[in-house]
Amino acid sequence: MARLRCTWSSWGNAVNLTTQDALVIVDVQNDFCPGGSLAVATGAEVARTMTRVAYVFSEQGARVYATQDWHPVGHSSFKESGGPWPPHCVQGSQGAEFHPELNLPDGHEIIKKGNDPSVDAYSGFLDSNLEERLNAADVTRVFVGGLATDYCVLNTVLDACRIGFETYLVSDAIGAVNVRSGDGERAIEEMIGAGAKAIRFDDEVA
Ligand code: VGL
Ligand code: ZN
Repeated sequence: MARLRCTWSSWGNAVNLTTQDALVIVDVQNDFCPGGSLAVATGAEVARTMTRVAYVFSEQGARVYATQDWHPVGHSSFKESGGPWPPHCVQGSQGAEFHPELNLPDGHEIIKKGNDPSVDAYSGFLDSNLEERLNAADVTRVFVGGLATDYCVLNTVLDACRIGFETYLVSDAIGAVNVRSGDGERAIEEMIGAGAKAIRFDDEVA
């Protein structure tokens, strides 16, 4: 059992990763990064940090999943259809591709969501088979980071907690849209309130 050196927000400690652990990288896609239609300012940094985290997981035998927001043209969440968002992550478009600085280790699995035109699947567990895949792999602990803190990361973490996974937020590999200022901070509080544990990936010792 190898050690992932992390700094826990609540107490200094380290995580021992096992094959029952999974990293869920949420929506690190071009449209959520600078230059994209729904950009998070720190998106490229999140991509770089997540790449390092993903390789640590893979080297220790833990699993790596990456979700991809994957909307049909004219999706109900788009402004043109009465939704809140500019068109983003349209299936097959450049904006829907993973950010070029997100490099994923061999064996990673991709989870597409948001394909149903009428459902805004913020959670990686909605409109996908992520829960089945995690159960089939005997996963008990789920580590979540990516974009955006206040939407898809929030809802993925809340679902992971509700399903009963021991859930960790990789808090230095997330970024918020912040439609209202403070949304990201409030989302972090909500996740911790739901039972998620916030950790930081410490690149100086990892
Ligand atoms: C997201 C808004 C719309 C996200 C996805 O990935 O957080 N946000 N679709
Ligand atoms: Zn979306």
